[in-house]
Amino acid sequence: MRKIRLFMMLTLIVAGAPLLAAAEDFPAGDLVISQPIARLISGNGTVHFTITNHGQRPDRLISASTPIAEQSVLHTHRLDEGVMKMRAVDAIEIAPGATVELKSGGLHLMLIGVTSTALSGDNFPLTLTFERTGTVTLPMAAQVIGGHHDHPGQMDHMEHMEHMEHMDRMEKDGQMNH
Ligand SMILES: [Cu+2]
Repeated sequence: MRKIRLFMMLTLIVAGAPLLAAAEDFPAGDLVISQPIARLISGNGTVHFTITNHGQRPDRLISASTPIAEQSVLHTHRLDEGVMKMRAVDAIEIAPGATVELKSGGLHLMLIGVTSTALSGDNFPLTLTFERTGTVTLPMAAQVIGGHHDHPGQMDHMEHMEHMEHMDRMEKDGQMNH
């Protein structure tokens, strides 16, 4: 009986998997970057992901960039006299064997000056620069919050991944409004 219940649970988890945006691992040297997700609102965005260091030496995330934002800044949240405030950090260290989470209420990547075309919810590239590993470019799935183009179709990530490769040749406006 217990086995059947476990099986049912697993089935539910697998069935729900497509709803998890870009639940993928991106290996880069000794690092693995997992489950990158971007939440965009008009003008701003936050990016969350996890970084695991499988190597013997520490590495540091020192910068990020994306063509959809004027600035990509590493941020943390800090309690300042009872108020949660965001503060820029110079780098995020990933110790050997450690996993660092960029998540809600903690470390995150802040996108400032997000272009209006990005708010259509299409995927976009995000380049992370690590001190030791170098640069890694991730295909990001965007969740647009309160956008005009918010619709269930934006969860079709495979289709968007394929379109990523053709992004350079695509026109900026009116693309993939399915
Ligand atoms: Cu922030």
